[in-house]
Amino acid sequence: MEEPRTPPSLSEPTDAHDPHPPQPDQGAPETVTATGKPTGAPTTARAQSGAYLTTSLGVRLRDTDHSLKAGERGPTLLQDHHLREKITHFDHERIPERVVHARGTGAHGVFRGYGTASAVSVAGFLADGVETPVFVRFSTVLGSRGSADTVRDTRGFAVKFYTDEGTFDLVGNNMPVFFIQDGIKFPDVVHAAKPHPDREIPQAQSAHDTFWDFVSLHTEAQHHTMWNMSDRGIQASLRMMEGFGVHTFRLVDAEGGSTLVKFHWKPKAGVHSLVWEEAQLAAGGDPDFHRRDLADSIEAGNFPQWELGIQTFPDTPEQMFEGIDLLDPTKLVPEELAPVQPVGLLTLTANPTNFFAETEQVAFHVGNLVPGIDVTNDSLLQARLFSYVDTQLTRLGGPNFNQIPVNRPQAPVNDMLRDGFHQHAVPSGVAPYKPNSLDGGCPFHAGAGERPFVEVPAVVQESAKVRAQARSFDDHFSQARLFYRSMSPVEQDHIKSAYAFELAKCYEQVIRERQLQCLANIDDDLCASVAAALGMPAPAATIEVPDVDPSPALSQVGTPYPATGRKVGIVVDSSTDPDAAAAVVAAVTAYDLLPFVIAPSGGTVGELVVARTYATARSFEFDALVVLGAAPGADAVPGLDARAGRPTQGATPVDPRIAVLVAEMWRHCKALGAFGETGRDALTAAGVPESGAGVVTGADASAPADLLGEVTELLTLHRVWDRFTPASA
Ligand code: HDE
Repeated sequence: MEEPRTPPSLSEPTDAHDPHPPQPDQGAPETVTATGKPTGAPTTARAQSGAYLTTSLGVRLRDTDHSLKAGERGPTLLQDHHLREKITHFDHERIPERVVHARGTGAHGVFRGYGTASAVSVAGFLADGVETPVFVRFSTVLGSRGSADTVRDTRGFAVKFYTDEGTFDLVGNNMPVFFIQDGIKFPDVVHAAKPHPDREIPQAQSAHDTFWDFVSLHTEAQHHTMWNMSDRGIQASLRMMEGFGVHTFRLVDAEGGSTLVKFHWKPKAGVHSLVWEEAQLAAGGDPDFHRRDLADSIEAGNFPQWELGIQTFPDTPEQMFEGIDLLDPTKLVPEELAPVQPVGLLTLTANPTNFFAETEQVAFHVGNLVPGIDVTNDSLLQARLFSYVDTQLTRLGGPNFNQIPVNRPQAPVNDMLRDGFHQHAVPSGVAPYKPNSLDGGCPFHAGAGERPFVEVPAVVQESAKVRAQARSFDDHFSQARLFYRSMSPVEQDHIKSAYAFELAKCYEQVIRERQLQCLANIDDDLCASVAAALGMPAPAATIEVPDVDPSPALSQVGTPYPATGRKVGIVVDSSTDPDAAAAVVAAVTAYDLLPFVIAPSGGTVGELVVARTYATARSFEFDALVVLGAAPGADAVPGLDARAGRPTQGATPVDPRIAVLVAEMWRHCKALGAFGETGRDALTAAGVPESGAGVVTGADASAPADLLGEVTELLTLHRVWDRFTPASA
């Protein structure tokens, strides 16, 4: 028997102690000075210190609960410096959110080079075995800072490598192509995709008129739009997401020779998505779904990993590869034509200690390059080279944002940049100019032996100044077709439904008609299906688009990945044998899966802690579900109330919330397991056939290893896609 606990006191604690240290899963930027020198101080050195409340200047305060007044019932005195400081600082706590990618989440980690890129790049961090600290920020694009994680959108995948040759930022997305070919169109696409300016709706959605108005007129956006309408727009987890540098970059070797490359991040956990209904449920049920998943898995020591890979192309004057213009960011190069070669491994190892200080203040910039990596003339990339510093000036309040702890380089800085708001460095010397004699000519230019950054001396063809682009950029449809035709039937079905959903949400018929016209140029069947869903005639193609060889590497379906870390809900009821429940939890853990006990009410089942109650569990949280018992909880009163609905009637009634849970798992093609009569009753109550694909039944929960083995096998393929016959098959 547990000792009865003393109820917690309602009075404030009085024992003074220092602030709690960060949790074991939390990390923080290295403590280097504003000019990149290691300080040797622990990373907690920047936390608040001392046990007593002070002003921002360290003066101890005896009361922060009452303002200074002329008498107990009198007016507040202007003299109250503590009140003024507290309120003034509070008034200025917010900074502008990012114009795009406002909603994000970050983590610390480490990158280890394989050395496989050393033949093509002198970048030190790519050398064999070199470990470089990194900070990664994932984001959605359209929504505000507080918007939901699982909306249909492109995801940002930005990585800051703190190399000892300076900071390299790889600021990419989870899709390899972009909406526009020239950066000058970025304000247009963003204005079109953001909420309507009059009512500021819809939040974090592309399913509205202005977005489809733009992309159907600006047809170079069609390829990226197709990616957004595919399962890539609703990724299951940030840990299960590919990343792409999008543009073609240059790598530079020891002889100064250059190679064109495209960067890829390949997740070790596989590339997986939600289904649309699940994404919508999660957006309401847990708007922090991706953020929580990333932080939880790092906390659990299940560190997410990605391999960095490169596709390489000869740096010829044409900058074309197999007929694909490498400067056109609306085009990808199929992996079948240029395989992705792994060059290093990224492992995320720590959550931030403070969201604002790290994830919010991190400032990426595509122009943060190190020796061995350079840019190309991709005009989307060229505009980005201007934009990222510019935007930080407003967002982070001045030109010294690289001195914020998370942005500090971990390499010596001697930049001759001076002054400005929030200057943290205390430069010595008197001559921040070159040439000088007063500081002995310092800082010196780095000679060839000192590994300076050297721009590739790429030849610029003699030409007139023009506002124009190459003819090869005019093909807007062939790669949208390539992507669609590379999808499996089930993925094609999802794409059809996504277009139908989004266009049905538009009000203007003419916009729907125009987008259907674009689809007709991409694929007849896709167009016909979306048109039928909208109740509109399917137009005929107006442009002859060359046929394409599909690229199977673009499909997410069919490749098995380790099931490690996948979440299994285990449903028990008040009559479940706790030993059987414990055996199931042990088997789940033995397969490297994460168990979540779902019980009618909180507390414990034997020794097991209840993770979710019938009232709090929802299907999107679990990759698989195993039912041991599902009799109605005590709060499932008959009478259709909002908590409980009506328990199913019959010999063994099933709690209606569990019936919904099972039905959703079935609809979303997730693995289901059921033990004994009681487990099977839950399947029946949800209308799930016992012999259905991906449904495993077992007689005895005390011996669950075989059933869990089958569930694990199913999880390696993510979903049981063959449960339903796709219409596109
Ligand atoms: Fe960005 N982008 N972008 N972008 N972008 C920003 O920079 C911009 C583009 C990407 O987690 C902003 O610091 C222009 C492509 C990511 O902090 C801003 C153009 C790709 C992030 C900006 C592009 C990206 C941003 C907003 C067209 C994929 C989040 C706040 C020329 C390769 C970084 C900020 C983070 C953020 C401008 C196009 C990825 C306004 C002008 C293409 C992942 O500067």
